[in-house]
Amino acid sequence: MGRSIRWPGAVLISSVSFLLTVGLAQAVLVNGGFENGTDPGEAMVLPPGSTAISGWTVVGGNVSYVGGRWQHSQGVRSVGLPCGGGISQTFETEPHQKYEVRFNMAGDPNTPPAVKSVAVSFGDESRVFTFDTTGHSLREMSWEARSWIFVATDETTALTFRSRTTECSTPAVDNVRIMTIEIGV
Ligand SMILES: [Ca+2]
Repeated sequence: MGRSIRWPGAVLISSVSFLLTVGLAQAVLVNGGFENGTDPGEAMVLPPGSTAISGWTVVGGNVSYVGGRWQHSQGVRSVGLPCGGGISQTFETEPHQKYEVRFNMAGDPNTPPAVKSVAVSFGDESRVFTFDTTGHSLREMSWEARSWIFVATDETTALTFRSRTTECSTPAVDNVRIMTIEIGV
């Protein structure tokens, strides 16, 4: 591979995005919008080990599988991750291949603090993303796009979204996608 630079900050991503060529999106991730699974109604608490959301396993702590309770960025379901709760999915990857993880982030506007954070792990790599719910509501969540480029190190990789165990502010995640990336040079 021509480059193995780990971009040191999210702010740099936008400035280099013109260099990126999105290759064929591999159908490695399933149910990235959380639409398939046990009907959560308004919202359903799922404990660690739960596979009620098709393709995903709950890890670390309880998560909230949200239906009618709040507005989604895609479809009619998304997840809230309070108090160390997370969701994880393992899929096939090609070692040394770059993968761009894209998702939409918001947070429960009724649960302090207003600024939510979620850690996204791709194999052994991890990045933390934040979202400020100030001024937003359950009916106007104002979802925002987030993304990061990770490099696979193995033939299978676990993608995990998890909140801090010390914080129960409930970041929200929806519309997860993965693209293979080639850097145009
Ligand atoms: Ca969704």
